[in-house]
Amino acid sequence: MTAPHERLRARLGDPALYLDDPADTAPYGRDWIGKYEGAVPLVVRPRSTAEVSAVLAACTELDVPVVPQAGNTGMVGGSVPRAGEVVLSVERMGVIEAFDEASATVRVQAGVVLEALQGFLAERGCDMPVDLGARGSCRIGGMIATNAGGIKVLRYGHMREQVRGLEVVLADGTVVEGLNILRKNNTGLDLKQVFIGSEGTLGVITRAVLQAQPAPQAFQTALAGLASRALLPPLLQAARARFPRLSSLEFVDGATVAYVREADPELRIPLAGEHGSYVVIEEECAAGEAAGEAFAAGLESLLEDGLIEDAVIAGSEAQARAIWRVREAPTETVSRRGLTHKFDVTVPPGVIPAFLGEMETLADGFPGVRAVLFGHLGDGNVHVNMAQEPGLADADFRAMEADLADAIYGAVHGHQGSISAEHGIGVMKRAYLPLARSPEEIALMRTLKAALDPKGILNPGVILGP
Ligand code: FAD
Ligand code: 2HG
Ligand code: ZN
Repeated sequence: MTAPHERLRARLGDPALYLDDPADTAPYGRDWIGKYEGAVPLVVRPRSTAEVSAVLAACTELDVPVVPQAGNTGMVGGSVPRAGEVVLSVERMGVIEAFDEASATVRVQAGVVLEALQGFLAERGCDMPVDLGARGSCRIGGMIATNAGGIKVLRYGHMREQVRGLEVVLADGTVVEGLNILRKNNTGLDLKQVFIGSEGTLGVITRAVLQAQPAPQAFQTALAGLASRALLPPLLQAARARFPRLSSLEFVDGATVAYVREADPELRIPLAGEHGSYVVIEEECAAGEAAGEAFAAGLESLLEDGLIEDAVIAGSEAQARAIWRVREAPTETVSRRGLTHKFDVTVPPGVIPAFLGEMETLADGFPGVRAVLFGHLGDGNVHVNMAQEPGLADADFRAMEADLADAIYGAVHGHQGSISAEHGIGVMKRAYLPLARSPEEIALMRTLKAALDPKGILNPGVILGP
């Protein structure tokens, strides 16, 4: 611990506010993928906005850089220290404070875990329209700070679309309370937008008002097999037309399903045979048989048109979960088997088949690397995991990252895509920001950063680089 850290600890006073034993602080320094890791001198765990404010005011005064952290499931290295920064964790700010029935808005602290919020809303006949595989760990503050996407973006949008109001603490400790619940509030700059997706670089999100949606009466969930990935774009087009309340359309490449099966023989694929590509189709619908029949008829028409070669419809919640396992398993499999370089990109949906082929060819040029390909078809969002195979040394695998990134982002750029679909920039993609943003946009981001955090204590190096 350096002298400024010791001064900060002394200023905090109350030992209940921080952790300083390396055995306790170490887990906060390692990200979910196990790719980013840094020393953690101190973890500060405030319980209220006032405590966040006091901590940040002290950090600014003492020149102590801070990494805000929520659930630590981020995938671009922005949630863990890189150069001995203090971690400010909002994990103890887990209160769901209020639910306003008339507007169906919910006010939460930043440390609320997504799954807890989903459960709270379900008891009130509502639903949180952003959902993702990390639901049991990710927290609202982190989801807003990364503008998280997930499996329902095609129907409800990203996190940004759900946020009605925000409370943020600036680097100097100023509390900016904007806990608006109104849908219409056209009164000058919409300041919350500056902080949504700012990845902890402009302020610490402490509370938010989120728009809930009425819970669907029922869901129809299917797993379908396609003969070839070339059919993904026409399938997307047809699914939009045939399932009017389509809420998820996700894909897993056939070779990726085979890879996951090989790594995890326990995984049950609820569809016979092998297919070139797999899609999960989910539609929100009314309760009752008619909705089920309409969904089945939609799938039948996809079969007749040769877009899919087989499909299974979940007949129970357990079966729906088994279908979703097929889509969510690759993330866990690559992490269990070794390291992975994750490239979360968007390309226009029409070029997805060509892009997937390019990724396979690219991986072939890197011995010991496997292309694991899946994503959110409905959004053109491909998760390219370049995964380490057994036998390739960690150092050699890590050394490949820049070459892989140059090739992948080059291909994405060539297809007029985006280098980050939903995970953000973090430290992983900061060198590539100029591929996505103009010099004037980046300059404006720097101006905002300098205005809101003049000493640069908040998540230094994230998004904009040093
Ligand atoms: P953290 O990882 O703790 O932090 C993420 C970033 O936000 C960091 O830069 C951090 O400094 C900043 N931050 C955290 N809290 C605050 C705060 N209170 N104020 C200001 N800044 C803050 N992401 C998707 O978009 N879609 C997916 O489908 C998806 N699926 C996933 C599945 C799995 C299994 C896993 C492990 C991750 C997945 N993710 C997905 C990535 C990740 O879960 C999301 O980015 C999530 O929003 C991060 O939330 P978190 O609470 O874990 O944030
Ligand atoms: C998903 O959609 C997540 O499953 C994780 O965004 C993506 O593991 C990944 O690369
Ligand atoms: Zn995703």
